[in-house]
Amino acid sequence: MIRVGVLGPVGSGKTTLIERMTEMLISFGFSVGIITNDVISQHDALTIYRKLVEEKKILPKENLIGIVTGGCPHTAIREDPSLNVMALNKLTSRKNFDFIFLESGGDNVMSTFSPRLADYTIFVLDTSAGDKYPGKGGLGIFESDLLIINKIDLAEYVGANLKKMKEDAIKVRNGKPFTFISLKTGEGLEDLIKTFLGDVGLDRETESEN
Ligand SMILES: Nc1nc2c(ncn2[C@@H]2O[C@H](COP(=O)(O)OP(=O)(O)OP(=O)(O)O)[C@@H](O)[C@H]2O)c(=O)[nH]1
Ligand SMILES: [Mg+2]
Repeated sequence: MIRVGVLGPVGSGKTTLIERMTEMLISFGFSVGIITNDVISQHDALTIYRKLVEEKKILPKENLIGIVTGGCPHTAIREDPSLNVMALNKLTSRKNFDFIFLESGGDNVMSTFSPRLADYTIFVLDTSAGDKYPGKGGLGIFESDLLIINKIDLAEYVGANLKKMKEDAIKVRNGKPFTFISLKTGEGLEDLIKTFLGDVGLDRETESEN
């Protein structure tokens, strides 16, 4: 089982990414669980429930847990991960999973996951705040296993220069992977899933499926 921590600023596309990746992984035959963190609601768990459990009927409802952290999202995934540890234990006591996604509440560029929660981390930035990130840096941007720069479809509307973002990403990532995508149009999604499965050592299994 691989626990995948997804983090990044508010609204950058974490929940949408988990939905898309879950759909693809399930279509390859993997079993997927999801834990969401929200500060004062179960909004993201409900969004995923409506989309993947009710509408698409691909995710069993017992594969999904929504945590209400009640406080700083950063604390709940690093300093005191107990709520998430309990949720992980609850999911894994129900069945075996190939992947469990944990979505952090939207936070800042310094957040990272406790190694007790995640084996692999994805940091999601987006272009809608302009092109100053990833160049400004931050622990999550440096240390995540995969950096995703989402919403490339919006770049032209906010004057975000993708070439600059790419050059900055090369500099700050120090050889670690990053990828540009639009979860709205689907651009870059196949490359993303290939990079991800390659990184976690499961690329061959999907090749044999195709
Ligand atoms: N135009 C555009 N919109 C996107 C894209 N990806 C996500 N969105 C939209 O951006 C909004 C926020 O997406 P979410 O997936 O909820 O973002 P999030 O990071 O989970 O947000 P929080 O959990 O609240 O921090 C939603 O309205 C999505 O439909 C994209 O690539 N392009
Ligand atoms: Mg979300």
